[in-house]
Amino acid sequence: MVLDLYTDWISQPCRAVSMLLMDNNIEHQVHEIGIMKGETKSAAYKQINPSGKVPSIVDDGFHLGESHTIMRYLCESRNLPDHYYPKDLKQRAKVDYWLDWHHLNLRHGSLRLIGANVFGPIRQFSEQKIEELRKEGNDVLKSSLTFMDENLSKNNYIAGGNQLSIADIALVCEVVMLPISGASYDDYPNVQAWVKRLSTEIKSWDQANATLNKFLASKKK
Ligand SMILES: N[C@@H](CCC(=O)N[C@@H](CS)C(=O)NCC(=O)O)C(=O)O
Repeated sequence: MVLDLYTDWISQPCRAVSMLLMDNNIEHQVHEIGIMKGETKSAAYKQINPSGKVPSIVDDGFHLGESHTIMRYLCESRNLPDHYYPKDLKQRAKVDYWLDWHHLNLRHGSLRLIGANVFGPIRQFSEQKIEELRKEGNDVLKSSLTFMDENLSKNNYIAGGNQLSIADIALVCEVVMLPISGASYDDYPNVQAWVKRLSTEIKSWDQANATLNKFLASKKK
């Protein structure tokens, strides 16, 4: 049975799951769920994923959300090449470390800035709320990108090793989203080099990022 993917192409975790699926030729059916249209909160979608978030998959009747969990599940269930999620316990722990770190650091900062600069004006947040979100977002992003940059000065891939892992995929999808809220990673040369490296190594890079790139180009006009 073909795996079903529920996704919105603009979303960071959705693009990460798509990259893993596409680069490994895992047959799947894409169901687009528009976040801005409120489709993640529809009763029909909540039957698929009760948390009302994308991405989620249905694999032969098995429902699963959370991008990191989905990627781990795909690595194991499809026996993907070891570098994505190594069998070696210590190497695997390093990948898990960066996946866990992601949510309360890089993604936390990124979401605060998206809240302040993208949703704030649309949803008419108070000036005070926007300022608080912006300050926290900028502070957390600065410390997160500094930490990543230091690590990437010693390693080509975020969890070490000689090839990319699912931690690289999760984090890079967040980093390339930063310009959407006016943030950038221009001051972090090792992060920049890593993004460039991954953009050539992830075969589905252009396809997975097409909607985001179109949106970013339209903002520049
Ligand atoms: N921790 C989750 C985060 C999922 C998430 O926050 N998805 C956002 C899009 S990036 C979403 O579905 N937002 C829609 C909503 O909250 O209604 C994951 O990694 O999959």
